[in-house]
Amino acid sequence: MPNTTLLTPHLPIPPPTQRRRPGLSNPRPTPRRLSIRTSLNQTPQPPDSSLLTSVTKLLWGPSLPPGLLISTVRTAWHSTWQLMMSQLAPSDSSGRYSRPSSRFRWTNLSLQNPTTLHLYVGLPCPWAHRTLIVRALKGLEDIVPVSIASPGLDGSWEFKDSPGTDKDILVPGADNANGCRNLREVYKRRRGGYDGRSTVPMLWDTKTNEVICNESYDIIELFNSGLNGFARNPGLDLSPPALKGKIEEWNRIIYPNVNNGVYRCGFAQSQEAYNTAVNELFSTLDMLDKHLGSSRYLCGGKLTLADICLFTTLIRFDVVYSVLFKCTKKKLVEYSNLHGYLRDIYQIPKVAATCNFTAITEGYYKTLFPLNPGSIHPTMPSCCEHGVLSRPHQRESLSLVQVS
Ligand SMILES: N[C@@H](CCC(=O)N[C@@H](CS)C(=O)NCC(=O)O)C(=O)O
Repeated sequence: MPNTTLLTPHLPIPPPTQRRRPGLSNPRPTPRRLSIRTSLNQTPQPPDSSLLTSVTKLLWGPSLPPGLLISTVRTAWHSTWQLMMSQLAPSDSSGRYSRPSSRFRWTNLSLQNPTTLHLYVGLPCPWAHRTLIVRALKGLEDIVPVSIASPGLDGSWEFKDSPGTDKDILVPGADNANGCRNLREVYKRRRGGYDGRSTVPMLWDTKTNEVICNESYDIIELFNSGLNGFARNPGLDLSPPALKGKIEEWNRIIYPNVNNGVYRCGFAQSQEAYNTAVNELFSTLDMLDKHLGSSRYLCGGKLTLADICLFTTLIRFDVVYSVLFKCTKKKLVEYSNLHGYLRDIYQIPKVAATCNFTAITEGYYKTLFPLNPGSIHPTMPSCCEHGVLSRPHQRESLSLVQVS
Protein backbone atom coordinates (compact mmCIF):
# COMPACT_ATOMS: atom_id res chain seq x y z
CA MET A 1 0.00 0.00 0.00
CA PRO A 2 1.39 3.30 -0.99
CA ASN A 3 1.37 6.79 0.30
CA THR A 4 -1.92 8.31 -0.69
CA THR A 5 -1.60 10.94 1.99
CA LEU A 6 0.86 12.87 -0.12
CA LEU A 7 -1.83 13.66 -2.61
CA THR A 8 -2.48 17.18 -1.50
CA PRO A 9 -2.58 19.46 -4.56
CA HIS A 10 -5.88 20.89 -5.61
CA LEU A 11 -6.66 20.62 -9.27
CA PRO A 12 -9.43 22.62 -10.86
CA ILE A 13 -11.90 20.32 -12.55
CA PRO A 14 -14.79 21.23 -14.79
CA PRO A 15 -18.07 21.69 -12.93
CA PRO A 16 -20.17 18.57 -12.80
CA THR A 17 -23.43 18.42 -14.67
CA GLN A 18 -26.06 19.35 -12.13
CA ARG A 19 -29.12 17.35 -11.36
CA ARG A 20 -32.33 18.85 -12.70
CA ARG A 21 -34.52 19.89 -9.83
CA PRO A 22 -38.25 20.54 -10.30
CA GLY A 23 -38.76 24.19 -11.23
CA LEU A 24 -35.15 24.69 -12.25
CA SER A 25 -35.13 24.34 -15.98
CA ASN A 26 -31.69 25.82 -16.49
CA PRO A 27 -29.46 25.02 -13.54
CA ARG A 28 -26.31 27.10 -13.33
CA PRO A 29 -23.30 24.98 -12.47
CA THR A 30 -21.18 26.38 -9.65
CA PRO A 31 -17.46 26.13 -10.31
CA ARG A 32 -15.68 24.12 -7.66
CA ARG A 33 -12.29 22.70 -6.92
CA LEU A 34 -11.83 19.11 -5.94
CA SER A 35 -9.12 17.81 -3.69
CA ILE A 36 -7.38 14.77 -5.19
CA ARG A 37 -6.63 13.70 -1.65
CA THR A 38 -10.36 13.25 -1.06
CA SER A 39 -11.33 12.01 -4.47
CA LEU A 40 -8.66 9.34 -4.41
CA ASN A 41 -10.47 7.39 -1.83
CA GLN A 42 -14.10 8.17 -2.28
CA THR A 43 -16.40 5.83 -4.07
CA PRO A 44 -17.49 8.05 -6.95
CA GLN A 45 -21.18 8.72 -7.29
CA PRO A 46 -22.36 8.14 -10.86
CA PRO A 47 -22.87 11.62 -12.32
CA ASP A 48 -26.17 12.55 -13.89
CA SER A 49 -24.92 12.42 -17.44
CA SER A 50 -28.24 12.96 -19.22
CA LEU A 51 -27.46 16.56 -20.24
CA LEU A 52 -23.98 15.64 -21.42
CA THR A 53 -25.37 12.68 -23.35
CA SER A 54 -28.02 14.84 -25.03
CA VAL A 55 -25.45 17.45 -26.07
CA THR A 56 -23.09 14.77 -27.35
CA LYS A 57 -25.88 13.12 -29.34
CA LEU A 58 -27.00 16.46 -30.75
CA LEU A 59 -23.49 17.34 -31.88
CA TRP A 60 -22.20 14.00 -33.11
CA GLY A 61 -25.16 11.66 -33.37
CA PRO A 62 -24.35 8.03 -32.61
CA SER A 63 -20.72 8.36 -33.72
CA LEU A 64 -17.74 9.12 -31.48
CA PRO A 65 -16.80 12.78 -30.88
CA PRO A 66 -14.17 14.15 -33.26
CA GLY A 67 -10.55 13.06 -32.94
CA LEU A 68 -9.44 16.44 -31.63
CA LEU A 69 -11.75 16.19 -28.63
CA ILE A 70 -10.71 12.63 -27.89
CA SER A 71 -7.01 13.42 -28.10
CA THR A 72 -7.46 16.50 -25.86
CA VAL A 73 -9.27 14.46 -23.22
CA ARG A 74 -6.68 11.70 -23.52
CA THR A 75 -3.78 14.13 -23.05
CA ALA A 76 -5.47 15.80 -20.08
CA TRP A 77 -6.28 12.46 -18.47
CA HIS A 78 -2.77 11.12 -19.03
CA SER A 79 -1.15 14.21 -17.46
CA THR A 80 -3.50 14.03 -14.49
CA TRP A 81 -2.73 10.33 -14.08
CA GLN A 82 1.00 11.01 -14.18
CA LEU A 83 0.66 13.77 -11.61
CA MET A 84 -1.28 11.49 -9.28
CA MET A 85 1.06 8.55 -9.81
CA SER A 86 4.15 10.63 -9.14
CA GLN A 87 2.78 11.46 -5.72
CA LEU A 88 1.26 8.09 -5.01
CA ALA A 89 4.38 6.18 -5.95
CA PRO A 90 7.72 7.95 -6.29
CA SER A 91 9.62 6.85 -9.37
CA ASP A 92 12.97 7.49 -11.05
CA SER A 93 13.45 9.24 -14.38
CA SER A 94 12.66 6.08 -16.36
CA GLY A 95 9.35 5.51 -14.59
CA ARG A 96 10.57 2.78 -12.23
CA TYR A 97 8.90 2.73 -8.81
CA SER A 98 11.30 3.41 -5.96
CA ARG A 99 9.99 2.61 -2.49
CA PRO A 100 10.90 5.15 0.20
CA SER A 101 12.90 3.63 3.05
CA SER A 102 11.53 3.28 6.58
CA ARG A 103 12.39 6.09 8.97
CA PHE A 104 12.44 4.21 12.32
CA ARG A 105 14.67 1.15 12.36
CA TRP A 106 15.29 -1.28 15.23
CA THR A 107 18.22 -3.62 14.95
CA ASN A 108 19.01 -4.45 18.60
CA LEU A 109 16.80 -7.55 18.71
CA SER A 110 15.99 -6.93 22.35
CA LEU A 111 14.17 -4.35 24.40
CA GLN A 112 14.62 -3.03 27.92
CA ASN A 113 10.93 -2.94 28.70
CA PRO A 114 8.88 -5.15 26.40
CA THR A 115 5.73 -4.78 28.52
CA THR A 116 4.74 -1.43 27.05
CA LEU A 117 4.70 -2.35 23.37
CA HIS A 118 1.78 -1.71 21.06
CA LEU A 119 1.53 -2.73 17.41
CA TYR A 120 -0.26 -0.67 14.76
CA VAL A 121 -1.27 -2.43 11.54
CA GLY A 122 -3.65 -2.27 8.59
CA LEU A 123 -5.05 -5.54 7.22
CA PRO A 124 -4.57 -4.85 3.48
CA CYS A 125 -0.83 -4.20 3.96
CA PRO A 126 1.48 -7.15 3.18
CA TRP A 127 4.29 -5.68 5.32
CA ALA A 128 2.02 -5.34 8.35
CA HIS A 129 0.66 -8.82 7.69
CA ARG A 130 4.15 -10.26 8.32
CA THR A 131 4.13 -8.87 11.86
CA LEU A 132 0.63 -10.22 12.60
CA ILE A 133 1.65 -13.74 11.55
CA VAL A 134 4.87 -13.83 13.60
CA ARG A 135 3.04 -12.30 16.59
CA ALA A 136 0.41 -15.06 16.35
CA LEU A 137 2.85 -17.94 15.82
CA LYS A 138 5.05 -16.87 18.71
CA GLY A 139 2.04 -16.33 21.01
CA LEU A 140 2.72 -12.65 21.63
CA GLU A 141 -0.90 -11.46 21.50
CA ASP A 142 -1.01 -10.58 25.20
CA ILE A 143 2.35 -8.88 25.50
CA VAL A 144 1.96 -6.96 22.22
CA PRO A 145 -1.62 -5.71 21.87
CA VAL A 146 -2.64 -4.52 18.43
CA SER A 147 -4.69 -1.68 16.95
CA ILE A 148 -5.99 -2.28 13.45
CA ALA A 149 -6.55 0.70 11.16
CA SER A 150 -8.21 0.81 7.76
CA PRO A 151 -7.63 3.15 4.82
CA GLY A 152 -9.72 6.28 5.35
CA LEU A 153 -11.25 8.81 2.98
CA ASP A 154 -8.15 11.01 2.93
CA GLY A 155 -5.86 8.05 2.31
CA SER A 156 -4.42 7.91 5.80
CA TRP A 157 -4.84 4.95 8.15
CA GLU A 158 -7.94 5.56 10.27
CA PHE A 159 -9.39 3.95 13.35
CA LYS A 160 -12.99 3.14 14.04
CA ASP A 161 -14.86 4.47 17.07
CA SER A 162 -15.45 1.08 18.59
CA PRO A 163 -13.30 -2.03 19.01
CA GLY A 164 -13.56 -4.44 16.10
CA THR A 165 -14.79 -7.85 17.17
CA ASP A 166 -14.88 -11.11 15.30
CA LYS A 167 -13.77 -14.29 16.95
CA ASP A 168 -12.59 -15.95 13.72
CA ILE A 169 -10.67 -13.22 11.96
CA LEU A 170 -8.86 -9.95 12.62
CA VAL A 171 -10.98 -6.90 11.81
CA PRO A 172 -10.33 -3.14 11.92
CA GLY A 173 -11.17 -1.32 15.14
CA ALA A 174 -10.27 1.55 17.45
CA ASP A 175 -6.87 2.85 18.55
CA ASN A 176 -6.58 0.99 21.83
CA ALA A 177 -3.35 2.65 22.94
CA ASN A 178 -3.76 6.35 22.24
CA GLY A 179 -7.42 6.76 21.33
CA CYS A 180 -6.44 8.63 18.16
CA ARG A 181 -8.63 8.96 15.08
CA ASN A 182 -5.85 8.16 12.66
CA LEU A 183 -2.29 6.92 12.57
CA ARG A 184 -0.85 10.31 11.64
CA GLU A 185 -2.03 11.61 15.01
CA VAL A 186 -0.26 8.74 16.76
CA TYR A 187 3.04 9.41 14.95
CA LYS A 188 2.71 13.10 15.83
CA ARG A 189 2.50 12.24 19.52
CA ARG A 190 6.08 11.07 19.60
CA ARG A 191 8.59 13.33 21.30
CA GLY A 192 9.75 15.83 18.69
CA GLY A 193 6.62 15.28 16.55
CA TYR A 194 6.69 13.80 13.08
CA ASP A 195 5.79 14.96 9.63
CA GLY A 196 6.81 12.03 7.43
CA ARG A 197 4.93 9.02 6.08
CA SER A 198 2.69 7.41 8.67
CA THR A 199 3.09 3.82 7.62
CA VAL A 200 2.07 0.46 9.04
CA PRO A 201 3.36 -1.68 10.61
CA MET A 202 4.45 0.55 13.46
CA LEU A 203 5.63 -0.55 16.89
CA TRP A 204 4.90 1.99 19.62
CA ASP A 205 6.07 2.29 23.22
CA THR A 206 3.11 3.31 25.38
CA LYS A 207 5.33 4.40 28.26
CA THR A 208 7.81 6.63 26.47
CA ASN A 209 5.39 7.65 23.70
CA GLU A 210 7.98 6.77 21.11
CA VAL A 211 7.91 5.06 17.74
CA ILE A 212 10.15 2.07 18.26
CA CYS A 213 10.19 0.83 14.70
CA ASN A 214 8.24 1.08 11.44
CA GLU A 215 10.17 -1.44 9.36
CA SER A 216 8.41 -4.80 9.11
CA TYR A 217 11.51 -6.97 8.88
CA ASP A 218 13.05 -5.47 12.04
CA ILE A 219 9.74 -6.03 13.85
CA ILE A 220 9.44 -9.69 12.87
CA GLU A 221 13.04 -10.34 13.92
CA LEU A 222 12.32 -8.73 17.28
CA PHE A 223 9.11 -10.77 17.68
CA ASN A 224 10.93 -13.94 16.71
CA SER A 225 13.78 -13.76 19.16
CA GLY A 226 13.61 -10.62 21.34
CA LEU A 227 10.53 -11.33 23.42
CA ASN A 228 10.96 -15.01 24.26
CA GLY A 229 10.64 -14.35 27.99
CA PHE A 230 7.05 -13.26 27.34
CA ALA A 231 6.06 -15.46 24.38
CA ARG A 232 3.63 -18.38 24.73
CA ASN A 233 5.59 -20.24 22.08
CA PRO A 234 9.24 -19.35 22.82
CA GLY A 235 10.54 -22.61 21.35
CA LEU A 236 9.59 -21.63 17.80
CA ASP A 237 12.60 -20.11 16.05
CA LEU A 238 11.80 -18.74 12.61
CA SER A 239 15.36 -17.59 12.07
CA PRO A 240 17.68 -20.20 13.56
CA PRO A 241 21.41 -19.36 13.35
CA ALA A 242 22.07 -22.30 11.02
CA LEU A 243 19.57 -20.97 8.46
CA LYS A 244 20.30 -17.24 8.74
CA GLY A 245 22.53 -17.20 5.64
CA LYS A 246 19.93 -19.02 3.52
CA ILE A 247 17.14 -16.78 4.79
CA GLU A 248 19.12 -13.69 3.82
CA GLU A 249 19.84 -15.14 0.39
CA TRP A 250 16.14 -15.76 -0.23
CA ASN A 251 15.22 -12.30 1.04
CA ARG A 252 17.72 -10.72 -1.33
CA ILE A 253 15.95 -12.42 -4.25
CA ILE A 254 12.35 -12.27 -3.08
CA TYR A 255 12.17 -8.71 -1.74
CA PRO A 256 13.05 -6.82 -4.97
CA ASN A 257 11.47 -9.24 -7.41
CA VAL A 258 8.34 -10.44 -5.63
CA ASN A 259 7.42 -8.46 -2.47
CA ASN A 260 8.35 -5.11 -3.97
CA GLY A 261 8.22 -6.62 -7.47
CA VAL A 262 4.41 -6.59 -7.60
CA TYR A 263 4.46 -2.90 -6.63
CA ARG A 264 7.10 -2.27 -9.31
CA CYS A 265 4.60 -3.68 -11.84
CA GLY A 266 1.58 -1.82 -10.48
CA PHE A 267 3.28 1.52 -9.98
CA ALA A 268 5.39 1.50 -13.16
CA GLN A 269 5.04 4.76 -14.98
CA SER A 270 6.50 3.64 -18.30
CA GLN A 271 6.06 0.54 -20.45
CA GLU A 272 9.75 -0.23 -20.13
CA ALA A 273 9.65 -0.09 -16.33
CA TYR A 274 6.61 -2.38 -16.30
CA ASN A 275 8.17 -4.89 -18.74
CA THR A 276 11.32 -5.18 -16.63
CA ALA A 277 9.37 -5.59 -13.39
CA VAL A 278 6.90 -8.13 -14.74
CA ASN A 279 9.63 -10.26 -16.33
CA GLU A 280 11.69 -10.25 -13.14
CA LEU A 281 8.60 -11.09 -11.08
CA PHE A 282 7.56 -14.07 -13.18
CA SER A 283 11.03 -15.48 -13.73
CA THR A 284 11.43 -15.44 -9.92
CA LEU A 285 8.04 -17.13 -9.44
CA ASP A 286 9.01 -19.78 -12.02
CA MET A 287 12.23 -20.45 -10.11
CA LEU A 288 10.43 -20.56 -6.74
CA ASP A 289 7.81 -22.96 -8.07
CA LYS A 290 10.56 -25.30 -9.21
CA HIS A 291 12.41 -25.06 -5.91
CA LEU A 292 9.25 -25.71 -3.91
CA GLY A 293 8.60 -28.88 -5.90
CA SER A 294 11.25 -30.61 -3.79
CA SER A 295 11.43 -28.45 -0.67
CA ARG A 296 8.51 -27.96 1.70
CA TYR A 297 9.59 -24.45 2.68
CA LEU A 298 12.18 -22.10 1.21
CA CYS A 299 15.02 -23.24 3.47
CA GLY A 300 14.05 -26.91 3.64
CA GLY A 301 11.71 -28.61 6.11
CA LYS A 302 11.46 -25.70 8.55
CA LEU A 303 9.25 -22.64 8.26
CA THR A 304 11.32 -19.45 8.46
CA LEU A 305 10.89 -15.68 8.29
CA ALA A 306 11.64 -15.89 4.55
CA ASP A 307 8.46 -17.98 4.10
CA ILE A 308 6.34 -15.52 6.07
CA CYS A 309 7.60 -12.68 3.86
CA LEU A 310 6.83 -14.60 0.68
CA PHE A 311 3.43 -15.77 1.94
CA THR A 312 1.98 -12.29 2.52
CA THR A 313 2.61 -11.38 -1.12
CA LEU A 314 1.36 -14.72 -2.51
CA ILE A 315 -1.90 -14.60 -0.55
CA ARG A 316 -2.75 -11.26 -2.25
CA PHE A 317 -1.58 -12.33 -5.70
CA ASP A 318 -4.67 -13.61 -7.51
CA VAL A 319 -7.08 -11.45 -5.61
CA VAL A 320 -5.27 -8.12 -6.06
CA TYR A 321 -1.89 -8.01 -7.78
CA SER A 322 -2.87 -10.12 -10.77
CA VAL A 323 -5.68 -7.69 -11.65
CA LEU A 324 -4.87 -4.29 -10.14
CA PHE A 325 -1.08 -4.37 -10.56
CA LYS A 326 -1.18 -6.07 -13.99
CA CYS A 327 0.79 -9.12 -12.81
CA THR A 328 -0.94 -11.00 -15.55
CA LYS A 329 1.53 -13.43 -17.08
CA LYS A 330 0.17 -16.27 -14.95
CA LYS A 331 -2.18 -16.65 -12.00
CA LEU A 332 -0.67 -17.98 -8.83
CA VAL A 333 -3.12 -20.89 -8.88
CA GLU A 334 -1.43 -22.04 -12.12
CA TYR A 335 1.79 -22.66 -10.17
CA SER A 336 0.97 -25.96 -8.53
CA ASN A 337 3.91 -26.01 -6.08
CA LEU A 338 3.57 -22.35 -5.09
CA HIS A 339 -0.17 -22.76 -4.60
CA GLY A 340 0.32 -25.89 -2.49
CA TYR A 341 2.95 -24.01 -0.46
CA LEU A 342 0.51 -21.13 -0.01
CA ARG A 343 -2.17 -23.52 1.29
CA ASP A 344 0.37 -25.22 3.54
CA ILE A 345 1.21 -21.96 5.32
CA TYR A 346 -2.41 -20.75 5.29
CA GLN A 347 -3.39 -23.91 7.18
CA ILE A 348 -0.86 -23.43 9.99
CA PRO A 349 -3.03 -22.74 13.06
CA LYS A 350 -3.71 -19.02 13.59
CA VAL A 351 -2.51 -17.93 10.13
CA ALA A 352 -5.93 -17.94 8.38
CA ALA A 353 -7.31 -15.58 11.05
CA THR A 354 -4.79 -12.94 9.93
CA CYS A 355 -6.00 -13.07 6.29
CA ASN A 356 -9.04 -10.85 5.97
CA PHE A 357 -9.82 -10.88 2.23
CA THR A 358 -12.61 -8.34 2.48
CA ALA A 359 -10.27 -5.85 4.13
CA ILE A 360 -7.51 -6.68 1.65
CA THR A 361 -9.59 -6.20 -1.50
CA GLU A 362 -11.39 -3.09 -0.22
CA GLY A 363 -8.07 -1.60 0.81
CA TYR A 364 -6.53 -1.95 -2.62
CA TYR A 365 -9.44 -1.51 -5.05
CA LYS A 366 -11.06 1.39 -3.24
CA THR A 367 -7.94 3.25 -2.12
CA LEU A 368 -5.66 3.16 -5.13
CA PHE A 369 -7.81 5.50 -7.21
CA PRO A 370 -5.24 6.22 -9.98
CA LEU A 371 -5.07 2.49 -10.71
CA ASN A 372 -8.83 1.94 -10.46
CA PRO A 373 -10.65 5.23 -11.10
CA GLY A 374 -14.10 3.65 -11.14
CA SER A 375 -13.49 1.96 -7.77
CA ILE A 376 -15.16 -1.16 -9.14
CA HIS A 377 -14.42 -4.10 -6.92
CA PRO A 378 -13.86 -7.20 -9.09
CA THR A 379 -15.29 -10.58 -8.18
CA MET A 380 -12.87 -12.70 -6.20
CA PRO A 381 -11.67 -15.86 -7.96
CA SER A 382 -12.68 -19.03 -6.13
CA CYS A 383 -9.02 -20.08 -5.70
CA CYS A 384 -8.77 -17.33 -3.04
CA GLU A 385 -11.68 -18.58 -0.96
CA HIS A 386 -11.16 -20.03 2.49
CA GLY A 387 -12.62 -23.38 1.37
CA VAL A 388 -10.12 -23.76 -1.48
CA LEU A 389 -7.18 -22.57 0.61
CA SER A 390 -8.13 -25.17 3.22
CA ARG A 391 -7.87 -28.10 0.78
CA PRO A 392 -5.17 -30.70 1.42
CA HIS A 393 -1.74 -29.63 0.21
CA GLN A 394 0.07 -32.95 0.61
CA ARG A 395 3.39 -31.30 1.25
CA GLU A 396 4.17 -32.99 4.57
CA SER A 397 6.30 -35.64 2.88
CA LEU A 398 8.58 -32.93 1.43
CA SER A 399 9.75 -32.08 4.97
CA LEU A 400 11.65 -35.33 4.94
CA VAL A 401 13.58 -34.52 1.78
CA GLN A 402 17.03 -33.19 2.55
CA VAL A 403 17.69 -30.04 0.55
CA SER A 404 21.29 -28.98 0.07
N1 LIG B 1 9.30 -0.91 4.28
C1 LIG B 1 8.11 -0.78 5.07
C2 LIG B 1 6.92 -0.50 4.15
C3 LIG B 1 5.65 -0.14 4.89
C4 LIG B 1 4.59 0.49 3.96
O1 LIG B 1 4.89 0.94 2.85
N2 LIG B 1 3.33 0.48 4.43
C5 LIG B 1 2.26 1.08 3.66
C6 LIG B 1 1.05 0.17 3.68
S1 LIG B 1 1.27 -1.30 2.72
C7 LIG B 1 1.76 2.37 4.31
O2 LIG B 1 1.48 2.37 5.48
N3 LIG B 1 1.61 3.43 3.52
C8 LIG B 1 1.06 4.67 3.99
C9 LIG B 1 1.87 5.84 3.57
O3 LIG B 1 2.87 5.69 2.87
O4 LIG B 1 1.50 6.95 3.99
C10 LIG B 1 7.93 -2.04 5.86
O5 LIG B 1 8.30 -3.12 5.36
O6 LIG B 1 7.44 -1.98 6.98
